[in-house]
Amino acid sequence: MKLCSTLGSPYGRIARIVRLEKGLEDRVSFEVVRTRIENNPYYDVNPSGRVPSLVLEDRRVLEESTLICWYFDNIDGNPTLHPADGMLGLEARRIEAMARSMLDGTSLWWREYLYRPPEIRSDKIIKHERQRAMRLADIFEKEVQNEILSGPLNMAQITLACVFHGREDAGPDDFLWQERRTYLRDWVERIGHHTSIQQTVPAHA
Ligand SMILES: N[C@@H](CCC(=O)N[C@@H](CS)C(=O)NCC(=O)O)C(=O)O
Repeated sequence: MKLCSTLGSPYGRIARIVRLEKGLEDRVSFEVVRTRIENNPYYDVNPSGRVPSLVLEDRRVLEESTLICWYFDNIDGNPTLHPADGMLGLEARRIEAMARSMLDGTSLWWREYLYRPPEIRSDKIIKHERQRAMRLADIFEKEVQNEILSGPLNMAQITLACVFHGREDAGPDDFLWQERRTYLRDWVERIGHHTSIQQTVPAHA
């Protein structure tokens, strides 16, 4: 099997972390691909052009980091990173959904900087996403003290790590989430001790 991603995508990073956590390096190779270019050979692999994608042995292609992570975690019949089925898993799913919501917002905000020259950036989008991110950072300042985010590694933690960890110098310089959020700052530092988090620090564009 082959996992495809850029080295900068936070969604690709989530899948890369799970690949490492599940010890799948021998079974799943990793290929760095490019996105957002004309005549991209990657479009023959995944017509949506998005990363991450996973090419299965039977040549089917999975996209969406959530699906790929679910597959990686279940491949050995012993899922350790995903919550239990049914209502028992609600809390973990709630936190993961909120982390993903923040990631979707910061990704949109980042793209204004990465792909648009200053004269055509949307102040409206930037302001909206900055405010959303700061509201959610306030929530995570509290949530990191709770069980789901302080217990054994899980999908909620991996997703949240990809929002904050290793992106300090990569994004807009007004993403000042560290200020006055000491629990969150410590949590991000702690999650950074995992080898899988260290080995997947995003390459800056
Ligand atoms: N919901 C998707 C999001 C994937 C996504 O937006 N990936 C971006 C990189 S961060 C991408 O591939 N962009 C290239 C493009 O839109 O053509 C997931 O979780 O996998």
